[in-house]
Amino acid sequence: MSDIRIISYLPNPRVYKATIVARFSGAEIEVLGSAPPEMADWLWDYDAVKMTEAEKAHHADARRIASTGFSGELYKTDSFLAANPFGDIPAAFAEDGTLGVFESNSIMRLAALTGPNAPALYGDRPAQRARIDGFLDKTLLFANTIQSYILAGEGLDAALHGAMAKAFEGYCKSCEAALGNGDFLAGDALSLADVVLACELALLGNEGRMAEELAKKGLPPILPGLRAYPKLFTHVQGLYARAEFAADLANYGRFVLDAA
Ligand SMILES: N[C@@H](CCC(=O)N[C@@H](CS)C(=O)NCC(=O)O)C(=O)O
Repeated sequence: MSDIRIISYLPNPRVYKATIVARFSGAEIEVLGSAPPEMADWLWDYDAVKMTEAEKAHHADARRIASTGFSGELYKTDSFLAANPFGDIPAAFAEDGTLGVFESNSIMRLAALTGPNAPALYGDRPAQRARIDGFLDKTLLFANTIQSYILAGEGLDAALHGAMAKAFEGYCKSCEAALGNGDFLAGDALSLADVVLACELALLGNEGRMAEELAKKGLPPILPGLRAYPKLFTHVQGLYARAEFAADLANYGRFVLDAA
């Protein structure tokens, strides 16, 4: 049995936070899921499985209205919602499936704290760990804006684009400043802070698919702005080039760097 089981749509850079970190910690992770539209056919559960129409009818009591990023109905079991009361994915199960862990940053923390080389990429002093957590919290706020932006579809407007541009500028400026103090975001060593940076920028790499909508609304793409932060740009290039990152993010890395 693996240490951690993750349920998610795939591909999903947020899942890759944990799988990248597991290459350092040695945590064993299994990931269940498939393409986003297919997740409407999956039973969201520790024993997640893609269902036939007959199985969907059998699990009618698990039907819930989707809330974010999905539309229509999803099949979330009561035990899935007990494990993750927020009902979203990625969702993870630990301790032989008895404990739910949600939010991709926290699933990643679990990967960092599990396995023969743990703790990995998570500092070795309380203050260092708290500093890394600060970067994770700030990145989650940034990521929230990215999510609204890339899921906007035809609803994309100047206000949403403006909010994304502002969040991007604030985040990149701060990362550029942080990189003035060392080779990595949270100090002298690679840490979870660098992993979330690479993965959330990968999510923003989906902006490439918004080219038509952006052009229609007369709005410029935001990712090319990454070049204005030379230390950050070089750092991100270095992260995507690392084997542990490239194993999951090679294509996303290309989207981000080619766009910039
Ligand atoms: N901040 C969360 C984001 C998770 C999230 O919002 N997941 C959405 C899909 S993008 C979801 O599972 N929605 C379930 C629903 O629509 O009911 C993380 O990083 O894990």
